[in-house]
Amino acid sequence: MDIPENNIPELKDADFQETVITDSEEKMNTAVTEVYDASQIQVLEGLEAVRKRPGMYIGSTGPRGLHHLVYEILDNSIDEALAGYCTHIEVEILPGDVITVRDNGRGIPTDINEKQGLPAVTVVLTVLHAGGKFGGSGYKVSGGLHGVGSSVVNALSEWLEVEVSQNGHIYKQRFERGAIVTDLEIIGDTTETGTLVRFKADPEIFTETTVYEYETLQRRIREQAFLNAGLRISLTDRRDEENIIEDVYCFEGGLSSFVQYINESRALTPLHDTPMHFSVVKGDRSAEVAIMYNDSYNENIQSFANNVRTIDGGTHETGFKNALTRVFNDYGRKYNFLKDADKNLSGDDVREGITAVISVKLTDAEFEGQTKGKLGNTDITPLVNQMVYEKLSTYFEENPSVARAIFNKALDASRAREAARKAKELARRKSALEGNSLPGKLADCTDKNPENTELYIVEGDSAGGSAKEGRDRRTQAILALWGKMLNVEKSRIDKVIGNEKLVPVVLALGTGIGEDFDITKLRYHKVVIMADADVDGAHIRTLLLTFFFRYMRPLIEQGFVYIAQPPLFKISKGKRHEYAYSDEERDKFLEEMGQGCSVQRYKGLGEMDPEQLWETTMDPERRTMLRVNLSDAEEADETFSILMGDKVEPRKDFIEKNAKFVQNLDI
Ligand code: TSJ
Repeated sequence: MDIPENNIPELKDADFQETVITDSEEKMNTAVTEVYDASQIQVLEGLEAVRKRPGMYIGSTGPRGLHHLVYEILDNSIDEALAGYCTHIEVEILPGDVITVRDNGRGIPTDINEKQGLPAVTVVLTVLHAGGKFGGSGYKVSGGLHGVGSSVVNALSEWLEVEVSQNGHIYKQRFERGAIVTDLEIIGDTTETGTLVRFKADPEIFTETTVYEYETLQRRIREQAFLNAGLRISLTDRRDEENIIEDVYCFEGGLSSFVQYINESRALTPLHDTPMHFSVVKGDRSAEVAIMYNDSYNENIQSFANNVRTIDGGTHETGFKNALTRVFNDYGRKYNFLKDADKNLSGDDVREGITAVISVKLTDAEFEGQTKGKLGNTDITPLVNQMVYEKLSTYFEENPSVARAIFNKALDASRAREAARKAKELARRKSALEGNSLPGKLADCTDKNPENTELYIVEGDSAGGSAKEGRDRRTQAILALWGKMLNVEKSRIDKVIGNEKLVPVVLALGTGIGEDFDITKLRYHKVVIMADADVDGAHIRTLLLTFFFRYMRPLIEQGFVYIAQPPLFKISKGKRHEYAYSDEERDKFLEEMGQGCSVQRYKGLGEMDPEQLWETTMDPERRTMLRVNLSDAEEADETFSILMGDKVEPRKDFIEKNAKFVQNLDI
């Protein structure tokens, strides 16, 4: 019968019919005489839509789409195996890049389908099923999980032949570009059952190439053999008669074999002899995982839903990862391998060196995302989570040496990650310290020539306020220190660098610190520490000197650091005011000025008004400053160690001798 291929009106999606293959009660045993009616026309119209927009149905018309044709056919045989009726599948590439897929299942039913008045096998290969991987709504085919793409393959094949062995006969039908060219006929007798499909991809559709790549098909077939334990799938390349290539895959171990294969093919050394392998079945849902750790630092988790790779993961992977992390942490806490002070292991920690395959099966799989590579069914997360948590916990209890080995690896990972994080943070802070930003607490001077300028580092806001008002703003910058002092002694450089009190100092100086210190970037050639003449003042001086000594030594070596000398006393009589910087000086003034003097003792810089501070301590014409040399700083460093050290006694000594210390600064 001639069926016109052209001038067929295009149909909308709504016109596509979904066909459910019904169980046949009475099997056919004669050739079928076809009756073509309106529904046959619709069938052809549907397939014409596929040929018009093939990308919609197979993703692409390039090599990917070409290989996809084979997968679509192969999936039908795999479904038959999943249903429990098929044990062997053969895939062949014949000369001219003709593909044959053959299975030993029940054979596609050949009895007449009520609705169409056609044999079920004809319907399967000519009626476009709604949905599918690349279009529209979800799909369901009784018993099977796929089985919707065979008519698409038919439509995109130059020709396709199906041979069904069933009821003692071999039935055959041929199609060209989706259209029936021979009725379903009995061509012979057999005692076996099964289905064979032979097809040639249409070069009118696959304009780029119709040549198959052996390795591509091999990868897919091997993967499917791993995913379906015990199923035997062979691949034979007969394109070159002189050189026939064949691979036969059958893995009794299923996913266990899969993870072993992955590790072996990457030359990875496993941390245990046999993979962990867990599974659960609950109603129409099943989940299975295999895990094998290796000594590398990589994570390799592959997941599948209904034997379809979920490249973007989804709910099954989420459940798996969550359970894994919980098991490791619970185990670590239970046996105190993780101490109370230790942080929990992260997901990345427990997945370092893992090779795992997760496979779930469910009747109503929802594939999400742009490329439909992500499983969306939410009830799969708790199913996998609970199963993996329970079974892996038990495994840890029953295999303590394996558990220890992989737990320790995760612990190492955690430590390494923490160290890396610190190093990164350090680098980040370092670059922040070398940047051009200036601290907010800096009241900078207007002259930008370092040779002319001075930086006053002042402890406390009130002293800072006075200094800011009293200064010569052209040449004198003021940095008020605030915040908690850091114990430099007990800190590694990373902490020192981040200290809130010291960062502004480094930023104001502009030099960076440690290995990155660069004296040529120094923004002020006089760095003046201005602190109170009391214990706290001594403390801050000691700290800053120690800091400079340890992390910015050239600053001291080259004589850029000074200590301001505020007066200790103010002696007044009438309109005369004198400042004394020591007890001796005070006594000298008292003697000189005679009776009626009043003596004010300055306990802190904050007690002086801006003008007094300028006159006594900051005015370059009148002030005295001490230039710090290396041995002063070294001494400060030593003092500092005592001050900050763990031993209480030396610290008490320091505080007791403090009055002396303050004077000792008259270096
Ligand atoms: F669809 C196809 F043509 F692409 C194709 C289907 C290609 C190949 C190579 C194999 C198959 C296929 C289909 N193998 N086995 C089956 N099984 C059925 O279609 C089948 C058989 C019996 C029953 C039943 O309920 O009795 C149900 C089904 C779905």
